[in-house]
Amino acid sequence: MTEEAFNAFLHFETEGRAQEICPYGEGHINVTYLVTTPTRRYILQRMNTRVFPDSDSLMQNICAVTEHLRAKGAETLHVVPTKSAEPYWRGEHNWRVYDFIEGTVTYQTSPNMEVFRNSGRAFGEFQNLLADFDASRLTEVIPHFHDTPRRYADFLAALSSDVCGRSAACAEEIAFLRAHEGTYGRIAEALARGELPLRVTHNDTKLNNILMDAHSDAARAVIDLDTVMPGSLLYDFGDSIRFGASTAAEDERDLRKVHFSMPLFEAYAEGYCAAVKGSISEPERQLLPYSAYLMTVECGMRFLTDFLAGDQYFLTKYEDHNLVRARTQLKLAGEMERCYKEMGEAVKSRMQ
Ligand code: ADP
Ligand code: GN1
Ligand code: MG
Repeated sequence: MTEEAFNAFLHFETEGRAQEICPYGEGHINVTYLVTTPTRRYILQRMNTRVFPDSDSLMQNICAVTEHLRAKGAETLHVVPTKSAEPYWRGEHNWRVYDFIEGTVTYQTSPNMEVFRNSGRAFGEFQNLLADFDASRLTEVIPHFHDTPRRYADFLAALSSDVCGRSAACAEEIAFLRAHEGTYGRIAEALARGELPLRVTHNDTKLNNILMDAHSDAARAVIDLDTVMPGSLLYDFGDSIRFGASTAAEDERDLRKVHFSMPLFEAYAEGYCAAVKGSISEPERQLLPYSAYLMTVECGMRFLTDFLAGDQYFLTKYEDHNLVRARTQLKLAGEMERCYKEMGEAVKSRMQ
């Protein structure tokens, strides 16, 4: 694998040759490496063409969005072209290179309120920066990405096939998803009725998709732009809360450590609301607490679907990794459901 990575890297217009290539980060989709040359560092990624089959459109989206952000003075990903001026290299796999953004860190859990508050402000500002981006320039690289009722149908299909015979191992989680099936449609239905605006959204706003300054903890750059597509801002708010307002990692096995944290929710809401209070609509504001629940239960459903399907989608490190992940999400979703009122009040007071 590393040999393939060394070979792929040779095809890019980089400063110097790779001295060292190491696996890097905690992403679940692409295989990411940190490359060191004599003078600088790069991120090299083996692109996941199973998840994103259309690499041309994917990279066109990313180039268009990063140009838009850069023109507005925001720090963003820089796509390093290949030696033939293409945005990615097509070999046995497809590969791309970004400048490594130095002096930054990513977190797998919120280390303190400040980091999460800053990420909330940054994702809110990201939303504002894309408010005038022409959505018709974007290809919907994964259609229906956050269509939760459809995700539920996919889950039911995987359950009925049960190709790995794993359903007995997750009876409690299956029961949770079935018991909640009446709760999955509110955002999809409100979008369909035109009650919520379609915006250009990130769609994958977990805390490790934002680079924080290693010294000041200020947000530096929103990364992982693969899923920038038309969507609802509720997807972005909810997904951030799902990941960052938990007291434990997404794959914590000991569920006693996993709780939804109201203080972390408030910290994120403070940053986020400060950025979007001039642009968010009333129906969107009202659904913010529900979006946290919905994105969390949806993610749990997706992990469980993949567990049932034999780990075809998310990268996993051990046998029941997807089940462990699903369990944390469903535990969090259950706790969030009981906090709507408190969450609603926290959001409302910060929108004034
Ligand atoms: P995936 O789609 O698999 O989640 P990401 O694009 O999010 O892949 O990259 C995985 C991780 O690599 C990120 O969470 C971050 O820690 C790191 N990373 C990605 N791009 C950069 C970059 N340009 N500079 C510094 N770190 C990066
Ligand atoms: C994936 O790519 P990454 O690891 O940042 C996934 C998200 C999930 C997330 C769960 C394209 O995000 O939708 O919410 O894992 N990305 C894609 O951690 O499916
Ligand atoms: Mg990522």
